[in-house]
Amino acid sequence: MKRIVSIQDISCIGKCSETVALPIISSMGIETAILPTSLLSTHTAFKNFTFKNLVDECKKIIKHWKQEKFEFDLIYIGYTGTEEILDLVLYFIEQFKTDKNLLVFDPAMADHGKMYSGISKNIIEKMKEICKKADYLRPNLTESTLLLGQEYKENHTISEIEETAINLSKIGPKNIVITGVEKEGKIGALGYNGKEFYSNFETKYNVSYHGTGDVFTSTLSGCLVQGKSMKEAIKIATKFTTECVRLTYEDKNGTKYGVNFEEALPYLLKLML
Ligand code: PXL
Repeated sequence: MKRIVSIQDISCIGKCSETVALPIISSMGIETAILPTSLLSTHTAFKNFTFKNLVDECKKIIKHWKQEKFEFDLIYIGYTGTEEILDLVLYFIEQFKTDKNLLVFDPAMADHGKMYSGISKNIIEKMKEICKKADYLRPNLTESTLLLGQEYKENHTISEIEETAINLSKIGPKNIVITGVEKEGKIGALGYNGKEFYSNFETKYNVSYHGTGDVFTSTLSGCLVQGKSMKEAIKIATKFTTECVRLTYEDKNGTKYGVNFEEALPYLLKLML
């Protein structure tokens, strides 16, 4: 069985980060280890959320994992939040990244032109150090412009996004997958492997939910570690994320602080066949 380690926060309520990565990746038949870098009462879109940095505990966990000689087929890095946590992630990469395993990095820090609450732009330079080591960099459009030091703009053409992907690859990651890309009224993702572009677009619902990036990257990581191509992985991740958004959108009594991925899991398993 393949093993992924997911390195991000635990937001106890909010349906993002570890609480999304763990069930999605596990349901794909992949062992999912977690390294929770911080503990929050909710994700940061809620007011008055609590935040506990777990870096010291993570250092002990890393030491123990090295003693036990654990290895990972894929290292998935999501929300970090602080420079100290990014340093921890860089240390983790030094200890566990090899030529054989994959590193997927979601530089989670912003969306729709705005930084997430509590995150400083100071973390961008450290994020670029991780980008250099990534096999897959998976930003949204806002994060792409932040990494490139450009102004965010709401509307874009596909050729502009392709140029963005080329520029991001110059930072160093081998492959780029940009999410939140729109084409002819649909929404999806665009990938670039240094040579070719792949994209897939699905129905756009006029809503925005937290955690869709985490659902997407968890699915993408699961597909890649199971040997699927970038093209197939993008297709499955966009289709599954769209289904989660649809279920959330259509359920008037459902939660709106995260997506209904739980009831979409049987659909994901069909997509994986
Ligand atoms: O989904 C990204 C994410 C992860 N973790 C925390 C967040 C967010 C987005 O706001 O606040 C704590």
